[in-house]
Amino acid sequence: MATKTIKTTAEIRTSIPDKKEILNDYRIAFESRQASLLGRREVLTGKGKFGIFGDGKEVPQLAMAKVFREGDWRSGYYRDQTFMLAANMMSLEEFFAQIYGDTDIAFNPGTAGRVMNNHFATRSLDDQGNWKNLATQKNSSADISPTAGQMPRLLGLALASKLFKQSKDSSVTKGFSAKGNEVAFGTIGDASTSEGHFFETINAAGVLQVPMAISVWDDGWGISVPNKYQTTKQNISEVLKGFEADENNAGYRIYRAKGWDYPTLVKIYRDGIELCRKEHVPVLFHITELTQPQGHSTSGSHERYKTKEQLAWEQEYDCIAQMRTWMELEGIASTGELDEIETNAIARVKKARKTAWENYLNPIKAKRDEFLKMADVTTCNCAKTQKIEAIKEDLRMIAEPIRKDIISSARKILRLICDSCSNPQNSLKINVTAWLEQEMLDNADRYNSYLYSNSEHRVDNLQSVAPVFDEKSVMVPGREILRDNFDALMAKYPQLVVFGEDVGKIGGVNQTWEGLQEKYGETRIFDTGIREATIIGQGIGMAMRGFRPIAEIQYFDYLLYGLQVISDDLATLQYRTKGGQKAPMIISTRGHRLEGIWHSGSPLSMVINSVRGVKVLVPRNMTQAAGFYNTMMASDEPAIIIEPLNAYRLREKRPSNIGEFLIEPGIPEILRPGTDVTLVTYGSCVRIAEDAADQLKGFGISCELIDVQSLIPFDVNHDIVKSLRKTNKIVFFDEDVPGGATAFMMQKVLEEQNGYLYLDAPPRTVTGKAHRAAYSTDGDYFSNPNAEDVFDAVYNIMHDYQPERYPKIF
Ligand SMILES: Cc1ncc(C[n+]2csc(CCOP(=O)(O)OP(=O)(O)O)c2C)c(N)n1
Ligand SMILES: [Mg+2]
Repeated sequence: MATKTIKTTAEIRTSIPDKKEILNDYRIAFESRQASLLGRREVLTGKGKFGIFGDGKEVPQLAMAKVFREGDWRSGYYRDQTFMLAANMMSLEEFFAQIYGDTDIAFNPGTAGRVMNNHFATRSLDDQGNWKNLATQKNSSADISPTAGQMPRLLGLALASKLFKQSKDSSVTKGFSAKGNEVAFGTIGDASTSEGHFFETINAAGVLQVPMAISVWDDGWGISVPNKYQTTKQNISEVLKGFEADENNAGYRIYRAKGWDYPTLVKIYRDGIELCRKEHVPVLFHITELTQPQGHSTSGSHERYKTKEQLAWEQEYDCIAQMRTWMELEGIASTGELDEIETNAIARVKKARKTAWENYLNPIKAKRDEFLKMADVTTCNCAKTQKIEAIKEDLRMIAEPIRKDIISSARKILRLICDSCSNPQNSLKINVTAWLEQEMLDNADRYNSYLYSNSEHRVDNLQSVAPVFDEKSVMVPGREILRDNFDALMAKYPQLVVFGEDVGKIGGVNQTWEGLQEKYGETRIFDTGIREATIIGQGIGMAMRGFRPIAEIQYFDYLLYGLQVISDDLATLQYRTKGGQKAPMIISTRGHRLEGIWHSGSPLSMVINSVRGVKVLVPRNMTQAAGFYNTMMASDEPAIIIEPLNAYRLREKRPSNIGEFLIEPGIPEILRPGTDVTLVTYGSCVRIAEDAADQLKGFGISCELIDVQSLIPFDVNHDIVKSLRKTNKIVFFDEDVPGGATAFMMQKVLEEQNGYLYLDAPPRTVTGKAHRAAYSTDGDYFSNPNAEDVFDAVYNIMHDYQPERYPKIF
């Protein structure tokens, strides 16, 4: 039996719950442990592919669940199953459904089988994709696997409370908040605190003073790497001491406790969360001496790297064993009472496992039986029937089939069905084909749906509304169109908040938000520190709670700092919850051609292939950019909008319907009709292409110039191939690296749109150099494609096509 080493002091004793509550907690912890033990068995016997569990971390999570209220949010990681059970945010059946990868949201509402087990999420949206009332339910933002990836979004979840508290507008708070009294709870492992995201978030929350409560579950290990290689002084709360509030400075409150010390844990969570909720002081709970009874995950065994002494210590200090000893020593419960709780818990968990397994397996078995019955070839004597029967028999013999077994058998059988296997009453070939088609659709819904919003507010439900020009329309610098458009959007959408580096006081580095902080106040438009990852995370968390953030990234090249957050969190959000959560934020940035490697603003391919799930819009001028902002604000989807840097000063005609005109993404615009060569580009390159097209005209070459306007989505109506059918020659042009976004466009047009059918000459790409742009105008000229390069590329295609008419120049 475990020995208890700390006595319950008089101070702690005052916050001990009553006996019923303690025993209920013990039941939950014990059930959770049994679930971990059985869960591992399910994986080792092949019912689940991978398993990671919360064993050894149960007791502090009971304390956290006690103070977690309706309207609160969690942003945590894979050890939190006891919390989810204790807070009634997940059932034991759902815990097992995750291990099996059940795709039915009725049984597996968090992830619909798309994500490994113990990745938790509640559903914020109804089945139409509309918000549920988030102020009256307990909320968990959807977990991701990258360590510390939960931190940037946590900041936004907490900041939302602060802004709700300050908001007087019920259209902003209704259904999302009760006066901003919600706490955002974060959890993280000790080793994951080594990540930059952790420190960036800690610092930002300290600056912002938001109701964020982080628990570090410290078991001393990150898989096989112990604390001494992870954390200075091997102690994260010691390291964070400088963040603590003192009499002169706001900061953090830090609480410490051993993870097996139930009464102290209950007390510190009560005290800490009360302070955090009331005063909006960020708090950190450093919970030490936690264990991993079964090691890190099902992928390895900790006996390989832990000493015998360490393993023995872990057994002794197992938090559940310690809690039991404490209850016995304190006379809270008798051995008999505790034994009974444990016996019942074991039975309860076994039952939940069985129910979840049947929920998962029975529909698959029924599908298998349905197929076997349909694929009846007994009336045919053709040479193939034996082979068909053999495949069917193999399928029939699988005790626990998966969908792959059925569909793969069906596809193989379809190849073997002869015409006489079918009879006039029962055309087997037709039936199996129809059945397979339906199955492929159903499985696409299970595994390939909801990368983007499916709600009525999705972008492709919106239609363009043209900018209106009248006799009063004057030419103004492009940045004024954006500024006036943002003004109109701020007035129209009270949920719209904008933040980033230099966006508040000075109105952005290009003055596109000029004067708007004075007009709308610092709670709606504000400066942030230089911290791109948490600027994005801040946007995600706020958007999850009903705000409509525009997060500013000062230059496109610096998006890289936030790209992990966009790619892993924002872009996968709808998908990984099968439409259960959304974060309709806009990432506003600017790029294309300033100076040098880190201000050239062109590495589009680095973005487009990592953010599928987010729209990527590349307007050529500020009227188009404003139209995209208007469209995205009218939708419920996230987007990156890249303003063309060199267009702020250039004059454009100011539309009279500022804030109202919409531009549908995915619709290329033919800027100049032409007959000889199709020239495809976007953003700032459009102006260079126009210059090149003028030069080519002088040589009798007619370019059809197309601005694709958005890379994701890309040419949804296949307009570019229509141009190619006419010209039979095509050049893709941008300033990304060779094989970058031009290759992406080429694949779309030649493969997806079957453009190869219409080519009379090899397709060409004109791109920047692989080294990215050198400094100065000359550096730019020799690094980036210019009008002469485009001229030469197009001219040489014409030369290859008609050498006499277009003699070689260069
Ligand atoms: C960015 C990233 N790097 C590596 C991993 C692989 N990985 C998963 S869990 C883990 C250890 C985390 O340890 P800790 O934060 O202490 O949590 P614990 O599992 O001990 O509770 C690692 C390295 C990952 N998921 N993400
Ligand atoms: Mg750890």
